This record gives sequence, C-alpha cells and structure tokens, in this order.
Amino acid sequence: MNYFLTEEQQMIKELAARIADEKIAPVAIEYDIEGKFPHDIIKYLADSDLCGVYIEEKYGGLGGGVFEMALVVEELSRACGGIALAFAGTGLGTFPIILFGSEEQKQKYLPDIAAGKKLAAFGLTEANAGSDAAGIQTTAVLDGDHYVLNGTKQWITNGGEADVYTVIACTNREKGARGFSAFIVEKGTPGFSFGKKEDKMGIRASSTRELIFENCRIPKENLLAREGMGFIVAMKTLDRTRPGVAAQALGIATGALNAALKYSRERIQFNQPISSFQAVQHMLADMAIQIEAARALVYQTCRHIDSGAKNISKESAMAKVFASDTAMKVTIDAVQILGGYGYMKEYPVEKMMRDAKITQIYEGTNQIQRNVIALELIKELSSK
Ligand code: COS
Repeated sequence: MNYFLTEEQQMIKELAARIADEKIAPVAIEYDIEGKFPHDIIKYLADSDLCGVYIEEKYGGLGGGVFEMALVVEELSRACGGIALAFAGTGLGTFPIILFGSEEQKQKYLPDIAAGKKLAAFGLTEANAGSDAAGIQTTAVLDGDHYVLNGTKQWITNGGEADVYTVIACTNREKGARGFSAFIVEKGTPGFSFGKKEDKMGIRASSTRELIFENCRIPKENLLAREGMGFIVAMKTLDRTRPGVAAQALGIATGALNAALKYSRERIQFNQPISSFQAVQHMLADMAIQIEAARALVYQTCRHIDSGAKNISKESAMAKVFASDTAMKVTIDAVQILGGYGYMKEYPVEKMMRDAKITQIYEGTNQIQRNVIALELIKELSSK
C-alpha cells in the first residue's frame, strides 16, 4: 500500500528498518532472555539522527511529529518490541516537555534527548493509580525555592536507565483533577531512587522500575506549565503517545506475519509446504488484512494529530485499541502456524506474542480507551 510518505519520512523509515534488520533482529532473543537494556541500539539510532525525529530542529531534532516517531517505533518493533521501547518510552517522557515546557526547559533538556545522550521516562502510574490516573498519592509541596516530592511511582518504563523523568504529583488534594502538577526530575537528585527491576512476561529488554521519592527536593523551575496542570499534561501527552503504542503493536504484528509467512513456505508436511493448505492461507490472509487496516488507521491518526487538530483523544484511543488487539490476534495466529516450533524460544514468535500483550495494557488499558471513545462519541452528539 502506498501511504505517500514524504521523502524525509521514507528516509526515516528506511534508516529505522536497517537498524531493525541489521542490529536488533540478531540480538532480540538474547536481550529478551537476559533482560539486557539496549544502550547500544540507542547509540545506533543516535548515529543515524533518529533519536530526535519528533523534536523541533532548533533543539537538535529532525522537526517531525507523532508520525515520524511512529514510523521509527513500527520499524524497530518489527524486530523487537522491547528494544523499541527504549526509544518510545523516551518519547513518552519527552512529550510533556515538548508540549508544556518553557523555552528554558526545552533548551536545557531537548538537545541531549535529540542527540540520544539522554533518555527520558514518564512517571504517572502508582500502586493505586493505574486506570484511575487521578488516584495519585505522590505529593509535591512547595518549600521556598524547591518542591519536595514524596511517594512511589510504579512500573515506569526506562526506570533507572533514563536521565530525565517527567513526574505527576499532587500539589492540592482538595482540587481533584486540578490538584496535580507535572515536574521534571533528574536522575541523581538526592532523595530520588529506583526500586528493583521488574521481571516481566514480555518487552524484557526494557527496564521497568519504581521511582521512589523521599523528601526529594527539586528546583521550582522544574515545574512544567503551572501548578494544577499536571492531569492535563498527562492526558494531552497520552493523546499523542498512544499512537506510538499502536505503532509498536503494528511493528510486532508485522514481524509475526513475516515470520509465519516464511515458515509456511519452508515447512513441509504431507509432501508440500504448509502454505499450500487453505487453512493456513486463510490465517495468513486475515493477519495481513488486520495489519493493513491497523496501519492505515495508525498512519492517518498520526497525520490528524500532526495537522494540529484539536480533538485527538478519540482517534488516538481508536488507533491504540485497534492496533494492539490486532497485534495480539496476529501473534497468537503466528504461534499457531509455527505449531510446536512457535512455542519454542528458538523461534521469534512466542516472544512476539508475549511482547504484544502489553500493548493492550499500558498507556491506558483498551477498556479505558473504549471509555474514552464512547464518551467522545456521546459528547460529539450532544454538541450537535
Ligand atoms: N485532554 C485534555 N483534557 C482532558 C483529557 C484530554 N485527553 N482527558 C481529560 N481531560 C480533563 C477533563 O476535561 C477534566 O477537566 P476539568 O477538570 O476542567 O473538568 C479533567 O481532565 C478530568 O477529566 P475526567 O473527569 O474525565 O477524569 P477521570 O478521573 O474520570 O479520568 C480517564 C479520565 C479514565 C480518561 C483517565 O484517568 C485516564 O486516561 N486513565 C488512564 C491512565 C493511563 O493511561 N494510565 C497509564 C499510565 S501511563 S503508561
């Protein structure tokens, strides 16, 4: 399908594809088994100028948007959804600065992120604040020229590996969703430490850890936007990064289809490749249909967002739901086509099935996305 990418987008996609095929695919299983964080792959991305594809040129990026970020995430995820997450998770941690940072904050943080010298992470989730993002217990109290942070963030992607953390904390409990604020916290700040690395089902090359704040004093200049804007910072960020999760799912699904297709041509049963059996052909056809439909939705959603459209929550949620549900179905079918081999760790598809699962869960479960979509539909109808 021709998606009419610009020359620059095509170049970005090809560069990312080359890194995926040459650098990621050969190590994906090893990094998964060992839970190895892909600093070396970030270096390759940096050498190709890809770390800042979604960052403005004046801060050292390539000046693209959500679409360019998605193109990179998709290609990397074709080879490994976990390794791709070091890049995608940095996008999630960086978007609050892109959207709400002051000029000084942008100048201070974005160039190093664009150059791949620093990774970022986003701290919203807590033990009792997952789908209910407003359930946050972490507090930030202004004390002179500093905010003092106390609390624990849970399951933070790039935790411990990132240098820059955008963190949502409560500054006024009485104000409900308007009582949260967003902060930039640097690794190494006294009172800021990390919990143990989580042992996960999939995306095992990615680091997932707690962020622990114990009387952590951060300069008040590290407040993003204004006090009380934290919930909006989080929601507007997620509206722009959920298509990145969709792109990750799309990449994983594409990798799984490619593996299943290849295997179906090589595997001989009843004296013929299993690709000659209609039962297998129909599975492959359904996988391809779903992937292409997901790609069309994800790409168009990214373009819609990058056009500066005001209403993007519903579209972003739709892309995330559709692509992640597709990735789950496609990877399960890929395992089925590979049969016993599909269940073995020497073959890539069992890992893809494990990696796909998280895309239905993080950055808002698919149940929450459906709530967002339904509420937007109802809102649109009542405003007519
Ligand atoms: N953009 C801008 N503003 C938004 C918004 C969005 N996408 N979504 C909500 N808001 C605003 C609302 O307009 C409301 O503003 P007012 O205070 O002016 O009325 C405020 O934020 C609170 O919104 P709402 O009442 O809808 O909040 P809820 O507590 O009901 O939560 C959901 C809404 C469920 C959508 C939110 O909690 C959510 O996204 N949860 C999932 C969180 C998530 O993705 N977790 C994963 C962690 S990151 S890996």
